[in-house]
Amino acid sequence: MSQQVALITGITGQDGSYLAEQLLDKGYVVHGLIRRSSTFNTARIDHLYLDPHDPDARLFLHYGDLTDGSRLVTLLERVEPTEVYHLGAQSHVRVSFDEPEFTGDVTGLGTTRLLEALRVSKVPARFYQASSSEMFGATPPPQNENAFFYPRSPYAAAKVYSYWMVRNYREAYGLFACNGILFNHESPRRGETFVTRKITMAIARIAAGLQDVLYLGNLDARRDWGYAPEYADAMWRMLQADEPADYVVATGTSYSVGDFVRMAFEHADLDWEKHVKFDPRYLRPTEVDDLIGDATKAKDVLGWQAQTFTPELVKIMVDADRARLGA
Ligand code: NAP
Ligand code: G4F
Repeated sequence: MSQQVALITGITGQDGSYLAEQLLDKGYVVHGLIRRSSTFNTARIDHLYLDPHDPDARLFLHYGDLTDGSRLVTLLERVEPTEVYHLGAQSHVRVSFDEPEFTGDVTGLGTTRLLEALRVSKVPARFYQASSSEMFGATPPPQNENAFFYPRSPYAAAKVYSYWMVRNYREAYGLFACNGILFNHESPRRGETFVTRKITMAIARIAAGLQDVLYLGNLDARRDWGYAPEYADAMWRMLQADEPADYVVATGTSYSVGDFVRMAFEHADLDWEKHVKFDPRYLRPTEVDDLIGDATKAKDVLGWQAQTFTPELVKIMVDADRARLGA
C-alpha cells in the first residue's frame, strides 16, 4: 500500500493530539500546522515528536495560520497529503461573543481558505471538517444529520458557514469532503476553560488545598459529553468510507452541567455545595440549552459507536487532574 500522509490543522489542540497519535500508530506520516507563538504551544504533542533528522521521525510541524491563505497553498504543495483533517478553529463559544469578527475569520473563512488551497493546488486529498453540534443550537433534541441548524453564537454561525462550504466543494468540485458533526467530547487534554475541565481541575486544586471556590455560570444547560479519543477515531473512519458524507458523532445521552458538577465532586468525596458559586460573567448572551446526538448513521455506515459515557468520563478526568497534582 502507498504511504498515507495526513495534514492536521489544529494538531496542538485536544482532538489534534489524539488524532496524530492514532494516525502515527496506523503508520501514517503526519504533518501538522502550528501557529508561531512566543511561548511553546505543543505540550499536547511533545510526546510524539522526534527531531526531523531522526530517521524514525514521522511527525513534522510547519508554521502557518488559517488566516494566511497563500501559506496553506504552499504547505499543501510541499506536503502532498492524502488526507487533510481540518480541526483548527477559535473553538470557544463564550469567547466568540467577545471576538465575533476574528471567530468568523478563523473558524469560518479559515475553512474556505483551506478548501480553496486544495482546489488550486490540485492535491487530491480527502478532507475532514470539524463541524459541531453547536450548529443545531436551539433545535430540540435528539439531533441527527437531518435536523435544522439554528446557531446561537458567532462560533456556531461560523461553523454553519464552514459546513456549507464543505458541502459546496463536494458537490461543485467532486472533493471527497466530510463534515463530522461532533457533539461535545472531553478528556484530560481538554482546554482548561471549557466547563468539564474547569470543574475537574478545580476539584484537584480543592483536594490539594490550593483553591476553595469554583465560579460557574449556567448549570442547567445539557450536553452530550463523550470521550475525545473515540471521536478522533470517528474522524478517521469517515475518510476511509466509500463515499463522502456527513455524520453525527455522539453518545446519545445528555447530562446537565449541574449533573457533571455533582458526579465529579462526589467522585472526589467533596461536597459541591460548599465550593461552587455562581458568577454571571460565565453566562452567554444566547445559550444552547439541550444537545443529544443521534449517531445511528455513524454506527450503520462507519461501525462507530461510543464506548465511554459521561459518568465514566467524569471519573477519568477527575482522576487524571488529581494525579497531575498528586492530590
Ligand atoms: P482546541 O483544543 O481549542 O484546539 C483548536 C486548535 O486550533 C489548536 O491547535 C489551535 O492552536 C488551533 N488554531 C486556533 N486558531 C488558529 C489559527 N488562526 N490558525 C491555525 N490554527 C489555529 O479544540 P478541540 O477541542 O481540539 O476541537 C477541534 C475542532 O473540533 C475545533 O474546530 C472545534 O471547533 C471542533 N469541535 C470540537 C468539539 C469538542 O467538544 N471538543 C465538538 C465539536 C467540534 P493553538 O494551540 O496555537 O491555540
Ligand atoms: O464547556 P463549554 O464551554 O462548551 P460548549 O459551549 O458546549 O462548546 C464546546 O462544545 C461544542 C460542541 O457542541 C464545540 F463545538 C465547541 O468548540 C466547544 O468544544 O460549555 C458547556 C456548557 C455551556 O452551556 C455553558 O454555558 O457549560 C456552561 N457553563 C457553565 N459555567 C460554562 C461555565 N462554560 C464554561 N466554559 N465556563 C463556565 O464557567
